Amino acid sequence: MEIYIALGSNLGNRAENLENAVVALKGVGAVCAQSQVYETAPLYVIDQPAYLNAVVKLETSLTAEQALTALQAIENAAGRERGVRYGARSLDLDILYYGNVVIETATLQVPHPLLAERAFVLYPLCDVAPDFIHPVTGKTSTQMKAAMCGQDVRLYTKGTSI
Ligand code: A4P
Ligand code: MG
Repeated sequence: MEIYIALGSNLGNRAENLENAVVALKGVGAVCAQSQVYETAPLYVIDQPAYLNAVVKLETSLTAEQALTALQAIENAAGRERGVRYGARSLDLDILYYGNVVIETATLQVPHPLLAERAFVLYPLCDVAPDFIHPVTGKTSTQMKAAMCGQDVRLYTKGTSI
């Protein structure tokens, strides 16, 4: 199954956190594609450092629940502490899509319910899956990205920051 993972970090060495996460994700599946890295202004809780965000596409034989457990183990190994909802974190790994499957359980919602409002997800998603169709709304990543406005997202080059 093809699975798309959103990566985010705004604590510690953010670029290194993302690089290490991509290496660790090889334990979840084969990495098929990796987006560019974007530096993004924080959404929701705005009084926190800027994020680095990226998206990785994997081919996995794990179920979505098994993948979530594996992602949480990678987050914990990166020193993730669970504090305030939407607050700062060394590493966040969210499942955006699990093929075309729709999942609504207490622990897992796929497609990720907030992806369509998040420029920090849609910009990197367009690098790896511009034409992928959201199984519920029928919109492509490119269409959703075109609807974004007012969110600060820029390509990240090492050594620069917002
Ligand atoms: N869960 C349900 N569905 C999913 C899914 N599709 N993928 C559950 C991953 N997890 C899923 O997540 C809480 C629970 O969500 C998990 O236990 C899992 O069962 P969490 O990561 O432990 O905690 P959280 O931080 O409270 O929530 P969440 O949803 O990860 O936070 P967000 O929504 O990712 O927000 N601004 C910018 N610019 N860039 C960012 O990356 N990130 C956040 C965090 C806020 N603002 C941001 C960014
Ligand atoms: Mg999360």
